[in-house]
Amino acid sequence: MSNMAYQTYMTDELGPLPFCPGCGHERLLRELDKALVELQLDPTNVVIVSDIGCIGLADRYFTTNAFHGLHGRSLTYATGLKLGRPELTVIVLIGDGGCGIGGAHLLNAARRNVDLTLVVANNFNYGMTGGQHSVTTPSGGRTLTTPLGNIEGAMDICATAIGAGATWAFRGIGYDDGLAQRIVDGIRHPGFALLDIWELCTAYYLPRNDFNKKELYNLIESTGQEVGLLADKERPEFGAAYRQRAAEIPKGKPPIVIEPAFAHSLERQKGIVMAGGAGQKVKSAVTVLARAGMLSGLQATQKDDYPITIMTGHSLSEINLSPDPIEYTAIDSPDYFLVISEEGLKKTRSWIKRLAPSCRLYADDGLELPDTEARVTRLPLAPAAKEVGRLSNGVIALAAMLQEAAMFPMDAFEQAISRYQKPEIAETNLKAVKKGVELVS
Ligand SMILES: Cc1ncc(C[n+]2csc(CCOP(=O)(O)OP(=O)(O)O)c2C)c(N)n1
Ligand code: SF4
Ligand SMILES: [Mg+2]
Repeated sequence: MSNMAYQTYMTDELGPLPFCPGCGHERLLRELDKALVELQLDPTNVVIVSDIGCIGLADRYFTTNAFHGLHGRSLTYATGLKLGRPELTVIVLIGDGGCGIGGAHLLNAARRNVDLTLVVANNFNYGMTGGQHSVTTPSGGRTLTTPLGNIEGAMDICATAIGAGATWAFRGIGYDDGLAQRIVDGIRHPGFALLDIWELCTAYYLPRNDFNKKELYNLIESTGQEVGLLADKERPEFGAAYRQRAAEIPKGKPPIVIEPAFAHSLERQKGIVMAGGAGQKVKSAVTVLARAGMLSGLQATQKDDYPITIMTGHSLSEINLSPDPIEYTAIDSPDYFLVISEEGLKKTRSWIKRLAPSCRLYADDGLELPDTEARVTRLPLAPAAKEVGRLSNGVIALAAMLQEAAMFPMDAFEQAISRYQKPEIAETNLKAVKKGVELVS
């Protein structure tokens, strides 16, 4: 031992371990320490992840890194850590309580085969909160909440995890001589490794039940669960497979960089809403407006709303244009409101009723608008779009609005169309701009 760089990974700086006399957690942690000494890992590359419960108090007593979080969630933090920093050795300590509360995380970590080692300190009850029963309380076990004996069956943690795909699983008792070596094996396994270690809560489980540590094996047998190494298989480790797959993804298109080329006249942020129907190109028309704004040196945000279904129902886009950075993206009181179809009107009818007198509302002249204080301009959008090209209602309406609002030159709108839209679409939309201008001139 003396030629080993690390003779222990535990510290007594915080005093003795904080457990009740005889608590099984102490013995389990000493075995974990022995396993780490055997592995001689750099403690800065080891993370012990824990959650709530007496076992969760353990992480501070190790000289490794630690991550302590919400009850039952330790596997989720551990998964993130391991995926973000694959070079780390990540060991999860969890109680039987946490294991039940975070049961879905156990299934998913096993299913994914993330390279983690999960040590379950299984003392058949919630020690920290006074000994309530947990998912592993054996049938007949007496606890604070099952004083007449548990009528549920104990969950077989190993079988459950193996069923979900765990590649390595071991069950034993905390007093086994070879436990440290088993923990070493689990840590060395290149995938998800689970150790379900049965031990004693001397404060609550032991006094309520007539048995001792020598009988832990009998207890396991009475539940019909197996002991020893129960799975040792190979399957691609999730992180490695993920990184390999990610490396194969072709590099995406470079981001569009928009350099201002026009001047704008805005002194404050303006909110514009366009309401139409699904499949009417509402979103793409508004995106072109946003890009035209950016070409004119403005900041822009866009928010789209549409139902989960496709090609049916409304399509609503909200856009902010501002000379300054946009801190608030919701549009409480729109400056411009454009309604280009029946579906858009249906969706925004109650909003239209509340519009302020300062709002300019552009609406297809075939629509029956509700009473509103907004200043209404009617546009013959349907016949205009018939003339120019299908699905051009949105661009026609925006061009009409821009012509009157004069936020920036119409050239910027035209440039955004020809630069960022497919040529055949751009051709129609450039005609739509002319049409929109014509409608309000
Ligand atoms: C989400 C959540 N539910 C319940 C609790 C309350 N709580 C604190 S400790 C604990 C029991 C811990 O039992 P276990 O995980 O078996 O650890 P032990 O104390 O037995 O080591 C519970 C239920 C909590 N902290 N968070
Ligand atoms: S309550 Fe039970 S689990 Fe908690 S420290 Fe005491 S003996 Fe251990
Ligand atoms: Mg417990």
